[in-house]
Amino acid sequence: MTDAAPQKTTFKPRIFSGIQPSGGLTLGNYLGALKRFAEKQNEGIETIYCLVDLHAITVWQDPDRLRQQTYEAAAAFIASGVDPRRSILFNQSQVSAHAELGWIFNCVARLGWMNRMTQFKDKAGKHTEQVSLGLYAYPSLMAADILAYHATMVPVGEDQKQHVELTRDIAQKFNHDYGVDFFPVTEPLIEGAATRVMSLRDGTRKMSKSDPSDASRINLTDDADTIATKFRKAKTDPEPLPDSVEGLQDRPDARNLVNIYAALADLTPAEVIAQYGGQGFGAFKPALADLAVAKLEPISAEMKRLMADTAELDRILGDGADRADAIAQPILDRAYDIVGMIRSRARAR
Ligand code: AQP
Repeated sequence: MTDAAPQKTTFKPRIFSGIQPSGGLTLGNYLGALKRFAEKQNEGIETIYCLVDLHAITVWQDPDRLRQQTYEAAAAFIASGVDPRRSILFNQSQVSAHAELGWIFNCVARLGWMNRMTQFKDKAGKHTEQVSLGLYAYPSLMAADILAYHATMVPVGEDQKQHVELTRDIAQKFNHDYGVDFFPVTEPLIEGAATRVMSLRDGTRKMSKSDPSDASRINLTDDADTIATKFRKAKTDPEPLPDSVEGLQDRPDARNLVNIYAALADLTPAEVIAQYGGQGFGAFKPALADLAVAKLEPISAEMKRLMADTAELDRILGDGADRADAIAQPILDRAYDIVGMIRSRARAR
């Protein structure tokens, strides 16, 4: 979008990603994000993970439920293997640099860029006059989340690719307009067999925590019976599974279930087809349900244990916010300085 000069600064590799505590987390959030967040801790790169509560309020949230959902999301991160000693884990609103840098980026991002964001169009639907201004500005706050840490990599599901591309455009335009090489041009990391887990009721729509149909998703807090029932009732077609992955091309519901199996079992879709090709859903769905229960039950049990001690979750989020703030505040101070704001207080520190 901009004709920025190539980057000369070498930025320290750093991973940032976030999840909205806008409801109970789903299998889509787990496979597309949480599971990979935990794996990324083993790659020798600093990892920063955020519960993006400021993003959550872009649509209405009952305050008590939002608090509860934020604790629950924190528990889901830890139960999925994010270790708050190895990663920084915190909620966004405790680090003011996100909102402050978000404002600067509102003044960098162009309306034309925002108008192209498909997630806004999906979420606003026909009611573009009625939704919040925050929902529209969501991607520039997301750019601030990432760039307040000079993060170089963002593991996300496929649905967030466009927002990470916008983050790159904002970084490049800021650097170009102010003649600096201050913000990195961040890479999205979209990896694995489940970069886009689809609804169990409609294989052409994303599995989403805010879908009105609970049967469309597996929640991380669902018990074994509920998981089995939801997979048993998942929409499929009458054909058996094909003998090759290519045979799944025009079968979105079947492809979704194969991809979910592959991601849960750490296999490729081809390896799943090698095992189940030619078999009907009567055999495949129970096998998938058993696998999902085996993987998710320990997570939901650990979430329950963690949720019983919200004081400990508060301690973890507070400590994470202090560590996040120590990285973000100097970057924000420098950004203000570049833009031309007087920083007398920062200089006195
Ligand atoms: N269905 C999915 N498949 C793969 N990855 C997914 N993610 C979300 N849904 C899927 C990934 O989870 C991370 C956090 O997403 P989010 O909760 O912040 O926002 P979202 O993408 O808008 O997710 P939802 O569930 O659809 O939330 P609501 O319903 O509240 O809008 C991201 O990395 C995302 O890619």
